[in-house]
Amino acid sequence: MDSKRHQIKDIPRIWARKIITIVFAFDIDKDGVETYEDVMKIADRIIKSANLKDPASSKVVQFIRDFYSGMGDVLPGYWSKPWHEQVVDSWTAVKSQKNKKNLEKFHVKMFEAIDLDPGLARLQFDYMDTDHDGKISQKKYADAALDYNLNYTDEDTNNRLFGPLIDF
Ligand SMILES: [Ca+2]
Repeated sequence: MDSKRHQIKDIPRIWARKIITIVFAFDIDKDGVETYEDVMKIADRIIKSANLKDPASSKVVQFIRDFYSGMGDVLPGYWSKPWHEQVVDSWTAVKSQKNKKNLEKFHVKMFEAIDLDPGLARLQFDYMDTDHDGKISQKKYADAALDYNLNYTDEDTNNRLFGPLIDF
């Protein structure tokens, strides 16, 4: 990706819709910025909903902190920018191996914690179950997650990892 300043209108629409959907899903307090406080609230919710105690609860907190600092390493200042700049920043890292590794680590862990709408989970399951064996391996999940985050050319994608795509 070149270093020129991008705008949302320069980004493939399907990819922008996917990333905007993520940013809004993670902006827990709905102030238009996905921050450390938001991601730590997600950690709290995971811990409470699973009724986790130490050491499991500490592992969740560490997992979220690792993701937070990993994103900060890939995109310095990311967590203090408004949502539209976070989307544009994410676009600048779409082909970065460091970004890919951070996202892969996140999604592999998130596999255990994500709270998809059960009514939509079957569609995403079928999308991810590429060999139709009725099972989702960690690798299939990670492949679908990486496709979600990094594929910006498939306009007709059925990948709905975080639910229906926000339209704008
Ligand atoms: Ca927020």
